Amino acid sequence: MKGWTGKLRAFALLGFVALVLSACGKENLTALDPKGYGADQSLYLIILTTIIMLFVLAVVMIVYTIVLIRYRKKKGQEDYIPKQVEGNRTLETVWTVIPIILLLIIAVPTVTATFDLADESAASDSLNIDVTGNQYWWHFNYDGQEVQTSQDLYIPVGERVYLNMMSSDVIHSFWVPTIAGKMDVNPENENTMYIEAHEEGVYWGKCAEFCGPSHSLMDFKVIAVSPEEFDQWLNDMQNADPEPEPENAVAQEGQSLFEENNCMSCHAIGSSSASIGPNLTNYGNRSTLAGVEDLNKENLVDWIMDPEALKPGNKMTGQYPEVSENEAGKIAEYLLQLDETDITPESAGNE
Ligand SMILES: [Cu+2]
Repeated sequence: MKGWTGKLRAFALLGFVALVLSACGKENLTALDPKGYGADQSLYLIILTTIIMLFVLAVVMIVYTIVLIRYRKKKGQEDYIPKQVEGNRTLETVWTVIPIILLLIIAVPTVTATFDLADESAASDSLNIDVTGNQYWWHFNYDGQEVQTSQDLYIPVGERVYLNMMSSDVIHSFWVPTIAGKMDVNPENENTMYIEAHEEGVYWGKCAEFCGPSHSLMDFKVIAVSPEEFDQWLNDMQNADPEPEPENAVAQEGQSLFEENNCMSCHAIGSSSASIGPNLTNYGNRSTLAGVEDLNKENLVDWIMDPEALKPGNKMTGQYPEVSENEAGKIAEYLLQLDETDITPESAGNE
């Protein structure tokens, strides 16, 4: 009886953990509710392989149970060893052929999808974006468009967008589960993939390769907007002023502090070349700070004063003299009014 209580407890605990974990995650950060071409393919393969594995499990468990009951040694039974079938050709053939058929059922669509998702034949006529993974943020350079962004990747809905990906430091992995599969981002060679969203919306992305102490904070977003809004966004970004006029006196002081503290040597505004840190063009329109916190003045001041507290191991820590809370507030004021376009994550819908 005691053993049973222990087993029941363990079972209840496992059930509880499963229940709690099933509630984890964010909307638009799931492979199980696909909103893009690559994610559709992944879910189809997940369902197919799960059905086949459940079928195998069911058959094995049924045979196991029948054998357990039927060949159980009965009381007083002497001759309890069942008839031996070693070398039975029919049985050997059956249990070799059935797994081959099952593997073929999995392999054919898997290989087809693999080639399909690697098809780059339309890349030269499409939108290409160079993606750079960095500890712990993402940089996006729109090929031939003179537009660069960080952390928020805007794409037109319903179009294949081709990504050419490299890392500036260690290996990262680009993963936006709701619209596409994963792709490693290496320092030595370029990997490519395409993404295509079916619906407008904001899709959360993650780095899926352990890359340092803040790996789990290396979040970004893909923002899919209508083709018209995308053209508008691109146009607004192309016309972004590299030296934007601050809106008020505090922002003006913030801009001076931004320059005095040498922030510009790492952070570009507009399409200038600095890319040691994230490009800050249109910064005020982002919805998150450093990929993980709500973007507001309070959080931004904390970040400027002590970036290490939020993202351990980031490259901003120690790169500039200490700033007071008052100074950080002014810099924050300046950054938050960098607003180049009406196309924002909120306008894309389900943020
Ligand atoms: Cu990473």
